[in-house]
Amino acid sequence: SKLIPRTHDDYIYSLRVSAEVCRLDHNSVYLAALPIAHNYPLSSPGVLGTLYAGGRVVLASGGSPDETFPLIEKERVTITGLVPPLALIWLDAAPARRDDLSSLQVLQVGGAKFSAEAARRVTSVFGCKLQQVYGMAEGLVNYTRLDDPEDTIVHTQGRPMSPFDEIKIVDKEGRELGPGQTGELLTRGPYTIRGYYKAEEHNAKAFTEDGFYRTGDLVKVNSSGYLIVEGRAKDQINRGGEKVAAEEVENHLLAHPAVLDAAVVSMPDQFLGERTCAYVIPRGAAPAQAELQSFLRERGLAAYKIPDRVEMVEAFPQTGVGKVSKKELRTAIAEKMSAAKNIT
Ligand code: DBH
Repeated sequence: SKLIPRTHDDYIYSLRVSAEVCRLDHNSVYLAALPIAHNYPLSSPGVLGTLYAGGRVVLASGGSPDETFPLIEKERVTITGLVPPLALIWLDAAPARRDDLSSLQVLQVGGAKFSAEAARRVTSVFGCKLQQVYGMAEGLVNYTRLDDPEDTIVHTQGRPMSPFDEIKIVDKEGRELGPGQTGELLTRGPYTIRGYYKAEEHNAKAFTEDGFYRTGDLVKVNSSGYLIVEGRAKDQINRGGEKVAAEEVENHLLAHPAVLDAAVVSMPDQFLGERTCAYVIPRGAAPAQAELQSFLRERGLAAYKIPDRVEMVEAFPQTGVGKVSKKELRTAIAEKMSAAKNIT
């Protein structure tokens, strides 16, 4: 593991600018639905940004609608931040409940890519603005702005919060790419680290010579300077040489009415090296694997991108802050397949 040496100064700067971008003031009430030791609910603008702006913070003991919806009503919460899996649960729960969520002005979603399919539903379900947040504990935080056009809010992960943030998109050889071209995001700026703590060897790879941090995220920039995250450099299935971007398949799966959430991972395969496994949380009755596969075909997804296997589950394993743990999903499917092989 690597330590991220942030300073009080860079946090204060990040809080101040985040609170400005989110228009927080003494009337703001932030609900901490995520664990507050994580950079996002802590500082984007999160608990600290809200207190900095003179607002009030409400701590929930968990993120579920049972826990949080009554708190939003009782405390007149104005802003909260969720990760995509939790946002999907909220979107699903809200229409069937009677809590008064009318105080909510801004629902932030960040931490992993939020599908446009789901993003589009936020305003109609909650009657508030959606704000996409794309940040990292190493520093850089991007926000969609509250007055951005709906198309920008739904389809992008925002732009850097500070005019002093520098970003570059580069190809594998480090050549800078232009708008619309996908490559790795590099960044340098007033609250982004210049190196991990006492990790010289790692830093030589993780930073460029002129101090840009290599995020490992695959991103493109649109003509207005907004970022569109295409995935992690590693969030790909290599199916016999054909690269399948997990994100793309997940987006198509999410468009199916019986799919509440989807996470696509690789599973080992003796012929292709890897094949594609889609973990799906069904909404109501589980759709058949064949039904999902033909749905994806009808949407025009190339044959090699159609998941080879679909696993229905009630929930995904999570990382500490509640992102989907793809690492655990990959381990689970690999173990399941090797157990099956030992039986036959
Ligand atoms: O994913 C993250 O690490 C993250 C997301 C949104 C983050 O650190 C942040 C905002 O500050």
